[in-house]
Amino acid sequence: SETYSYVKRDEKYKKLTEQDIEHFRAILGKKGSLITDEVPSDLDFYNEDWMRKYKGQSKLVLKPTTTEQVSQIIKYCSEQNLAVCPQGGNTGLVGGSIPVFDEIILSVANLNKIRSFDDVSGILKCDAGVILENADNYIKDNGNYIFPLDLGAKGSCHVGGVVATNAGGLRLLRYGSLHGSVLGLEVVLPNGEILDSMHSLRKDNTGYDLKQLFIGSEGTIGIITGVSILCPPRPNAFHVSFLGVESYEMVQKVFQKAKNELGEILSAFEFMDKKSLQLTKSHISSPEPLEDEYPFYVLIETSGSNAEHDSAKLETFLSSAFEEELVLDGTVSSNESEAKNLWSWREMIPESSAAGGGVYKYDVSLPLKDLYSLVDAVNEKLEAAGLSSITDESKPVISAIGYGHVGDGNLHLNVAVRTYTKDVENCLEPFVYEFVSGKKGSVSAEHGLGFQKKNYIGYSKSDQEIKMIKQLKNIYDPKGILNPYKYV
Ligand code: FAD
Ligand code: 2HG
Ligand code: ZN
Repeated sequence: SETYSYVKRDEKYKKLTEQDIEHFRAILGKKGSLITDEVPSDLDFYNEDWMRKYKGQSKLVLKPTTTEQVSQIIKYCSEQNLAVCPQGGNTGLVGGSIPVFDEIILSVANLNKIRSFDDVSGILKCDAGVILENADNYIKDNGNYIFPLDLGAKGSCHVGGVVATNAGGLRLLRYGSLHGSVLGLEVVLPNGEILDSMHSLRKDNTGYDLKQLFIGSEGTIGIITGVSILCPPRPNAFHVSFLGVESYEMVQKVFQKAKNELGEILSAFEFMDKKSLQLTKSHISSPEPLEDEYPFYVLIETSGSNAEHDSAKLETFLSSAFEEELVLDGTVSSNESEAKNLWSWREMIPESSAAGGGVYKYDVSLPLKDLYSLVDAVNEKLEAAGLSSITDESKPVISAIGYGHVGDGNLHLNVAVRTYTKDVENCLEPFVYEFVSGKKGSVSAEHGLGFQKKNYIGYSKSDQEIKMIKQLKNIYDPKGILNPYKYV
């Protein structure tokens, strides 16, 4: 396809044979854990990404049920020079979870058991293929705990997948990054060896912290098969408020005030611009949060142990924000379903922005004061090039929108398009990456590099850092069988 015109299949990788398939069948035994191209459409889900932007050509999906099976498969692939694409819930947004050519897809979806949960320490041990929402429900029902990460894809993405991408999500502000909460991992290395590092210690300074290397490694140096993670107690009270704000300047002021005045109960601070809300409006039918339109919106979540205390604190904060004219309008949830509705206006943006035909997604870290300037710069550039119009259907671009995790300095720039064209792509890239690099930001705040950003790592990492990344890849995967053609 056009997307792949600049990469070529590496002939060092063997092409799959009938004998290979027979070998895998013997390892897996069970019916249904191996999908071939006998019925080609059976492979579609695994070959295509969530955005339907990237498409691989794999002819084989393997779905082992045990770590031992993963190990045997990878050992064989290593011996035979067969390339492998590890896959979790396939909700990744950078084309990392699907093959580029004919790599074998190793899906961990059938490694889906909770191994143990300690309701005193809050430590969960589970298989990598457990769906995030299932893990969260399990620890809720077995001790009233919460998974220290939440994101819009929770109903499909895996615990192993979020670790492999080091996903950030909606509550990083409260619970921090997975680099802090993951206590241990079980990983099948590219030669088939099983690294059992499923520790459950909060403190362990015996040498290098090896698990960290795999958090955010995007399937390039090992297949995560088990995760040990520390989960915090589930707050009893959640409140969500949705506010209309005049400018991005004001968004920052509200953030500063929220940190100071809501303090320990602040658990999320998200923002979106007017166009984000407008696109979402045409895509979902939930009741609209506010009557009028505003240039920017802020979603604030508080969570704590005492509903009365939290609600009084939030009310005081909001009335003073109105008095100081930082906020123009607002609403607060009074029950769980209202809170869910308000969250849906934020969580549905990633899907809504693609609904008009397609979307170019950029996920960047920038200094807070510059966070929104990228969206303005991109809109100006697209308009100057005559490529963008909300109403004129002959233009490829609908609009560039901005939203994201203000609390973490992470902007999501989504360029909603009617159709993908080279003109639009050339207008956006490398412009966006140069802009971010010029402000010392990161071109990949949370989604990873995958295939989309394979050529752009240099905008955020030095030559020396890239050299060390390559050295590590060569130590662990000298044959390069894991997730080739991606960022390493
Ligand atoms: P996949 O998409 O299957 O894989 C992602 C990468 O990890 C690939 O490179 C794959 O090879 C590798 N991988 C997967 N499983 C394993 C494994 N067991 N071992 C080794 N490698 C593996 N991300 C955020 O950070 N914050 C958000 O708020 C957020 N919201 C999202 C909302 C929506 C609606 C969607 C669709 C995505 C969102 N994402 C977000 C993107 C995010 O990267 C994924 O949702 C999640 O982290 C990927 O998990 P997955 O199981 O689907 O992995
Ligand atoms: C979110 O925060 C996700 O909603 C997805 O990280 C962002 O689709 C995007 O660009
Ligand atoms: Zn995000």
